[in-house]
Amino acid sequence: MLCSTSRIQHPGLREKVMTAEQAAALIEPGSIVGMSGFTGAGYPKSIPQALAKRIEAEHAAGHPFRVSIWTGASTAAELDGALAKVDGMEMRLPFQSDPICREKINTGKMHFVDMHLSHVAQHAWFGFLGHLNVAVIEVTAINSDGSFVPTMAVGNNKTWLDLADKVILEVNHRLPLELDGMHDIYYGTAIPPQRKPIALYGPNDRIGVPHLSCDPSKIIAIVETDSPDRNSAFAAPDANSERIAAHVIDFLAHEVKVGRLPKELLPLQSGVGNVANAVLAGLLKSPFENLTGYTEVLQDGMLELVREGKMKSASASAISLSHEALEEFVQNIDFYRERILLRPQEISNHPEVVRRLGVIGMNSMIEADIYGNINSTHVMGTSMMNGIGGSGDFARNSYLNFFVTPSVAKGGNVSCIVPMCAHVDHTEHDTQVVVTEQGLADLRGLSPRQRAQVIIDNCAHPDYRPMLQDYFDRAQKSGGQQTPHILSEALSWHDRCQKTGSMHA
Ligand code: 0RQ
Repeated sequence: MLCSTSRIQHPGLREKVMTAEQAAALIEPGSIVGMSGFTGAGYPKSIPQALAKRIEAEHAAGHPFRVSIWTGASTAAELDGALAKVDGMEMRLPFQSDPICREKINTGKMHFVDMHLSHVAQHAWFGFLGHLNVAVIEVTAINSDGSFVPTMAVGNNKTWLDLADKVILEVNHRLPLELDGMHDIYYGTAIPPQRKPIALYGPNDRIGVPHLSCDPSKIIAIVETDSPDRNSAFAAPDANSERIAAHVIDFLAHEVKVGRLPKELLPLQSGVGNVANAVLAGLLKSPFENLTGYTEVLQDGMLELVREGKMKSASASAISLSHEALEEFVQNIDFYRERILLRPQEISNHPEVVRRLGVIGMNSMIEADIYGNINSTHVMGTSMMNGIGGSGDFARNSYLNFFVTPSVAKGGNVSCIVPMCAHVDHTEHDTQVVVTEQGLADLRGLSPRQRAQVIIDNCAHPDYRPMLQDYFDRAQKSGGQQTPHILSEALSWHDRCQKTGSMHA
């Protein structure tokens, strides 16, 4: 039985408790709704589902009803899945990973604006995205002064609470109250020309306050829930992920040896997915000590580094764990609160801070081309996978960046090293190190033609290496020689794959 007095300490706000259906009824058709949620953590659990039911009923009665949804990053089936299933979303930004949502985007049934995660809050403040009507934010508790204890994810919550006309809160009784104190909410951002430097000089620095807040008169509803976050499982690292991890770690050790990195490295950022997790698992067995993390999402691998004392502190915008890792986290939350900080994503991903700290960025990709352009988002150049997320924030501004992928996908029918990327998220100007299980290509200081040879030699799968070499050799015989291409052939691998199911000639 949920007890509103225990988690809602503000007496005036306790009076606003209602059901999810009643709260969803307060959202108008056509609204822009800013919801909490970042990589499967901290998203509202009941209102999006109640809203989806209402939308379904309105559609059945012949009434059009769609909303636009902004979040921090990806959410889960209860939000993206539920609203996409009933064709309830007109537009979605900035990142998603839900299969139904992805299908609706890729069949043209909804719009998706794929944005750098650090840009979202500021673009909302600039007025570039439209007017935010409602914020629906999950919180852990409401304090007696009306401020809120944030959840496992901070994301864009501060900005949505500031900008929205109306606010609806979900108080989730499942969340440990001991999360209180783990957050650092920075209220010092402004828009140009009023901007000031962000005085964050170390990954663990506190520059804000522990709680979120908003004008209480904007709060129109509070719904109590008791539901877990998405908590997706991680596969144990496979042989390819382990090889990729070993290449990255050898390279980092080499950089320490030649004096380009300190022995405790620089703050680590790690992207989502199993390969990223394998790199962190590899670091656990590595000789590095006193590591730090400055990342957007903290997953099992980084939590383990903290637990084992390999990483002394970690800063993120969200904690997204498997079920087992979450249980351990909750049991030892006092230990983790000393070492882990959660921040708004405009700070976790801030170009100024990432560059100042000298972050080492490690992100997965869909494909790289021989010149080092990276596609992180579009399968065969046209279908959205998840979005660019924070990969661009880190790649462009990091001290050192790695893009990692197995050299082939789809049982070997797809080469992840191609003559030309069918979509580019990170350009050759940003990419520093490309890694597959075959090996590592250090592109720093190389010209495009030098890069191509290193990527073909070190990263391509042997099944595709001769084809890539042949393409590169012929490209060097005609046309401009800064970045040699045969334009009529550059995307022929993707074309062939779409027609035959394989990139093999
Ligand atoms: O498809 O699931 O149907 O089998 O892509 O690939 O190898 O399981 O890798 O889970 O690490 O995801 C880039 C998508 C990699 C992710 C991407 C298919 C492959 C499989 C997944 P199936 P893997 P991962 C921090 C940073 C962008 C955002 C980012 C991502 C599926 O890492 O979204 O970095 N990154 N954010 O079969 C066709 C290819 C393919 C391919 C892989 N070349 N062609 N399909 N696949 N390569 C987090 C945030 O920003 C919040």
